[in-house]
Amino acid sequence: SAVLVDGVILNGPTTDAKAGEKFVEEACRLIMEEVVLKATDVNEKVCEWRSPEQLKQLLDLEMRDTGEPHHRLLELCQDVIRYSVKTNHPRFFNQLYAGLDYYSLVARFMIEALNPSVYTYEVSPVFLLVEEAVLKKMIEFIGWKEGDGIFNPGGSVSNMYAMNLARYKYCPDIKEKGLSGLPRLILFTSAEGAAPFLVCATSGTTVLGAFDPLDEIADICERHGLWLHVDASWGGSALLSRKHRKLLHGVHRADSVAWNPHKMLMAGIQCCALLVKDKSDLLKKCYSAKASYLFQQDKFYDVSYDTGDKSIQCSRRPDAFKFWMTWKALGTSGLEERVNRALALSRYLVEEIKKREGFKLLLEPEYANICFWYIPPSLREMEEGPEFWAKLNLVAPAIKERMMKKGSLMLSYQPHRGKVNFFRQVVISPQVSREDMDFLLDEIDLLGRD
Ligand code: ABU
Repeated sequence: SAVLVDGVILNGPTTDAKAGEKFVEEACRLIMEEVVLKATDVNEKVCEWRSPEQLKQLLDLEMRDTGEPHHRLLELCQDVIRYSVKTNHPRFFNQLYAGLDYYSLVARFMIEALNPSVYTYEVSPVFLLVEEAVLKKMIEFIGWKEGDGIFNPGGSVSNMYAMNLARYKYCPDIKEKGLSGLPRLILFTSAEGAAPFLVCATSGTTVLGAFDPLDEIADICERHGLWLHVDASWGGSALLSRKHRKLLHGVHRADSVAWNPHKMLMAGIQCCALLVKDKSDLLKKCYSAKASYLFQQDKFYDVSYDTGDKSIQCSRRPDAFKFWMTWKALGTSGLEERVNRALALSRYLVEEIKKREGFKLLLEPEYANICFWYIPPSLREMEEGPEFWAKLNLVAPAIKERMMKKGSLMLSYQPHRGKVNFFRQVVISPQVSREDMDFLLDEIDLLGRD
């Protein structure tokens, strides 16, 4: 007989499982056709540009009192795909991530379907062990004998973790005393009377892809007892290449390293690790909040696997799983090949830029960031004075607008340290070939002619 509480029948589930399953099946088919196949096709557009106002007209964004039928939801999914940027497309060079890795994609689907949260072993037994295995392997590539680490939502968050850890190591009673109980701290060595505690070096800067001399910096840190953090969010993947790992020579001397496999190694946004040399539970000591509803110490299993208590987050996605899946599929040698190929293709592009009239390299790249200006015919005879640079500053934004409206490719531009707007081309994906590099230069030349 029906059980009624407050007029609500409580017998049996109320969702229509059959209809739900069919909806998932049809949506998966749509993703396969429109994203995995079509959006990676070089003959398709990278983006279907619309202004925010146009897009608001095109998309049905309103959330109503009554739900929409499945066929309508599928149409909405189609619109979302149509007007989203195809970051898997071989001519998407806009960010420090690109391309489609089939294995991490499957891992991403599985994560979304299983919906785990990696704070306790009781809800994420497999994913916590995967994270442990991946961290161990990454630590091995840094050159530490042992260490600790945590995956988190971004390189900036990794860097913040490292700063807090260094500060905690310097002042272990900060959690009790608060900031006002500390001397004035300073991040870099200084003669101001403040207390230096951390040096942050970079392996692979965002714009230029530049690498700091880690060995020399480590000497200074050792001499002054400073924590050395290396932001290798972008450049860390070079550690997998026997040819290119010298870019990070000395990284084993760091106390902490930020490394994002979602960039060069294509693990999918987001997949970022903060790796810590200290094995004395510093992460846990610094971040533990001892939430009694998650981290009960009297559980029936080994609670050292409840690693969520060393994270600043509570709910946390098993991002390590995506990288694990790719690593399993390609092996270390496949990942190494990916890095080597991306850097070889970058080299090809550099040599082509040098050969072509109207292209000017900003500097010899160390990594996969190729920074260059396109000089349109009208500026080619002009002396490189203030007027030339002021006019050149307008060129990259104008070309970017044209390429996005055409949808033929996407790469970024920026001014940087006194240099006027220039393009930054980033090479990552194995789906990209020499032909795409040639296309890139031809297309910029075509779009940039005045
Ligand atoms: N974490 C900075 C990435 C920005 C970029 O993709 O250019």
